[in-house]
Amino acid sequence: MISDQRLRLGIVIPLANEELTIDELLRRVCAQIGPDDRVFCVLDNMCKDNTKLMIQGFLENVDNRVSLVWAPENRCVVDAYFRGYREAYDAGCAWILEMDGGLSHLPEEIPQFVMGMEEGYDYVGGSRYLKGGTHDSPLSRRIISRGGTALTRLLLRVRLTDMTSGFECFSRTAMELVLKNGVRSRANFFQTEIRYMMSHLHWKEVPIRYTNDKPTIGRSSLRESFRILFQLLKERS
Ligand SMILES: Nc1nc2c(ncn2[C@@H]2O[C@H](COP(=O)(O)OP(=O)(O)O)[C@@H](O)[C@H]2O)c(=O)[nH]1
Ligand SMILES: [Mg+2]
Repeated sequence: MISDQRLRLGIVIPLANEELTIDELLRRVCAQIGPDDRVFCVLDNMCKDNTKLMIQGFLENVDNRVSLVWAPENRCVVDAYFRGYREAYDAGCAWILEMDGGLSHLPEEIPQFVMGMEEGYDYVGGSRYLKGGTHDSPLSRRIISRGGTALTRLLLRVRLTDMTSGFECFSRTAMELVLKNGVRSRANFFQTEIRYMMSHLHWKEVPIRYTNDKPTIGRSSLRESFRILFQLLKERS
């Protein structure tokens, strides 16, 4: 149901099996946000540990700006992100920010996205490749991210410096476009599809410091990325 509440920032965090860091994440996120801001934690059957219980405890005992969105119908992580976007949009949030739930993104960097929104941008994207940004992850991931960005910049003629990051903030107008168009990818490449969409709006990037020690992206996900990239290229010309 659409709310008439005047909310400012809605933070969307998909979560699966993050019990080791969820408490720290929520504390650090809550320290960065205001009274009219909300945090939407989206969980589904991928979560096998105590993350859900811990979020429940946090929102009941520590901070009620956090909410738990239980979405067992999700088929993949992309569904979880879109469910979060929809929740934040329908709750009436003026700005919608998405971030990783495993501390790959630093909650302390949230204010620079808010500043970008206050400056009137439709979209503020975190970039690991701007001056001040860093990317600390296994070599294969860095190659895929750099290579994916270089290829999409070349083929789709976009100017964003990071086409694969998931730390980003949308105005309602930008989010309406994302929700209306949707994405084709069921895996990592959906971030690139979204950034390509956003490259047609009034956008800016801000430097982020990213860490991830998870292994590389799967082959089927890479194949899907190439397939969709070439579809987008065909549609463009
Ligand atoms: N709800 C939900 N969250 C997920 C799922 N898969 C991953 N996540 C969460 O989505 C975020 C990004 O996933 P992650 O595995 O870190 O992806 P990576 O950034 O590609 O390494 C993290 O907060 C995960 O806990 C899923 O199937 N459902
Ligand atoms: Mg992660």
